[in-house]
Amino acid sequence: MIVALCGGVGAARLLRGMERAVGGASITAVVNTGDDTERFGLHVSPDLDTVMYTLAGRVDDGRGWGLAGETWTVMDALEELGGPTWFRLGDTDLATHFLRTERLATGATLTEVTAELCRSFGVGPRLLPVTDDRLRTMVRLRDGDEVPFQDYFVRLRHAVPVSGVRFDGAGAARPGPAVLDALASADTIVVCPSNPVVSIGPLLAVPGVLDVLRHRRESVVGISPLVGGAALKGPADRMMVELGGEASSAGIARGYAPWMGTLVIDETDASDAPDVEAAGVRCHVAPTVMTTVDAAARLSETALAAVGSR
Ligand code: FO1
Repeated sequence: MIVALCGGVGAARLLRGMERAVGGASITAVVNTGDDTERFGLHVSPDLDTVMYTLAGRVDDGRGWGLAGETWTVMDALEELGGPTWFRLGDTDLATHFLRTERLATGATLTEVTAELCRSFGVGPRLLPVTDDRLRTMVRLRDGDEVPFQDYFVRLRHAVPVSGVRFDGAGAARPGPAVLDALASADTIVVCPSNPVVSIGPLLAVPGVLDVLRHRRESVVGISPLVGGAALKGPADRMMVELGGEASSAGIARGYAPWMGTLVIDETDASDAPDVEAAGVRCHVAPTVMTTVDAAARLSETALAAVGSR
């Protein structure tokens, strides 16, 4: 069993390749829920939905989120009413939010609802929310305001410097019922190329997760989300610098070193390899840009081979 630590788009793209490489039945994805938000009374789980839609072959590839072939009739009507439309919910995407919200309201857990939705979408891998409890990433802006993650990422287009990030609810959050067992019994744990601050960070903040990872360090392999010191998508590189870190694979290695034994970095960053190794992390240089599903499959194979499980 391979257990993947996942955020949104980068993780979804890797998992699509990993599924081609090893088959969906061998994959469990532990997915970030810190991006979750309430919109119009609806519970929206962006990272869970991005991974689910991608593995279902239904994601809008251009956006990386939401459903392909989407229509926006409801959003257009909301616009006419002068309602807030900065966080866009497509007509068919709404069905997912209606169902999830209804099931949660009638007592189902997020883990149960995710399994039901994955069955309906024909998703092979098992998707596990990192917690069924409330977990909300809050971003402190340099101007002093603190905003929920989606306000930072979408409404402000992450075009504002940050001075801090916290994971509201983390202290009281319990790992999802199958999460710790999956991590403890995994043959290999893959840290997907997701934002270390706001995608991987929330996972580590859920009590119990970091301890298990520390014990599994030799079976943990990460894929750097940075290529040439830059994120391919989103604000990972800027956030790392703004929060006092270094936007480099060596910076990633130093951050993850206590619980990750191997890091795969892109050929562009081959000169970083000595610094990664100096951080106590085995470094493996390979192409990490997933332009096609085949490239993602090859990257998955590379990561699994790098940690000696293939
Ligand atoms: N991202 C945007 O840039 N603009 C949006 O309007 C938007 C809406 C949205 C609705 C549902 C959903 O599941 C994701 C959505 N996203 C949108 C993406 C989302 O902000 C990101 O996927 C993550 O939270 C970061 O990984």
